[in-house]
Amino acid sequence: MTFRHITVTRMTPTIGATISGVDLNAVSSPVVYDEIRRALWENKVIFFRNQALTPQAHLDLARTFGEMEKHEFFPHVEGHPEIQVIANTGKKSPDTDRWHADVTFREKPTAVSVLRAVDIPAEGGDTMWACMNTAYESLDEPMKKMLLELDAEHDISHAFRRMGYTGEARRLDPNNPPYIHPAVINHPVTGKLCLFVNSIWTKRFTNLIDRYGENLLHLLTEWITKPEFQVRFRWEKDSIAIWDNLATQHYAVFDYQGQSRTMNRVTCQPTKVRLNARPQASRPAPIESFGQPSMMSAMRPATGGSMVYAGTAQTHGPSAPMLDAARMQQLSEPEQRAVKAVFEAIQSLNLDDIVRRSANV
Ligand SMILES: O=C(O)CCC(=O)C(=O)O
Ligand SMILES: [Fe+2]
Repeated sequence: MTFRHITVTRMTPTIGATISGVDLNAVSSPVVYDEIRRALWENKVIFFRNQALTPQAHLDLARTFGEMEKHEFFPHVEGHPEIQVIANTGKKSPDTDRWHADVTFREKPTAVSVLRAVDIPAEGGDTMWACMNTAYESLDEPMKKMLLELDAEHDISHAFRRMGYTGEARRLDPNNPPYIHPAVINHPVTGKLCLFVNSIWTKRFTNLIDRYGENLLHLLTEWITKPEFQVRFRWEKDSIAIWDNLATQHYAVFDYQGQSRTMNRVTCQPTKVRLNARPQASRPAPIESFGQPSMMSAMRPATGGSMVYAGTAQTHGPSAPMLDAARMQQLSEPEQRAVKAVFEAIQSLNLDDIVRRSANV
């Protein structure tokens, strides 16, 4: 489909396009935003040059992608809590110089980010993006099939501890439980399958033995760095990048030691990610197999943590921490019903009565 209000020039066959022919401070009609949105879904990251956006225009542009968010740790522009300031003095790595998608540790990760260059180094400080749809589709069929069955835990505290920010991790712990997302998701707009594990926030696969899981995670975080999946953007002051955070990962190149770099960012549309095409994880078990270890393993030991499964309804009430939601998810529906029934039955047992009866036997 063609564009009537903007000019879209693709940068690679896979990802990235520059948009020209529009002044983002003076958008005359919602149709312009419609076309910008379409250009984003088609190209996964889009770039504009020479757009000295007012805070209002930055917010208007972001709002076209949905509800705006606030962030756990970035400061914001005075008077505009949604405009985050991402600044680096060039003394140490910004920690975004590794491949990642943003805030996948949340139950509902950001769908779209709008980033503006405020102050950039004379040289360096580029940002790279990689297409997670192409990264997934370029894998071998058996690998693609296996990944459709996997879930992964994403955890901000774990990531912060790994980066050496132990105090910060402790502060974040109480309000930031790990979340589990499918390892491959359907993009909420295009439906395309996108790889959804990254090297900052993804901690482990919940349904693989850790030893294999670690290796697989390493393999995938390595795989997505293939140049064929990427585009690299050279910033100028007032360049804008809009990226689809569910279909891409990005890497902020830190090669500007000793120079400062400041960006303004608005992130939008918290989205529960899903995989619709998931093959049935396990077939309905024959009735005799009820009570086998696979089913019982969905019950946590009483000391179990408070894992939350982002993709399904939660089990509420006092029994919730006792059921391992991730393992429950691997069971067929009849198995899940049976586990819940057994669990409720156990809870209603009168232990005193059992002790009395057994004493009389
Ligand atoms: O500074 C950049 O270019 C991108 C930093 C980043 O990772 C982000 O804004 O999410
Ligand atoms: Fe990021």
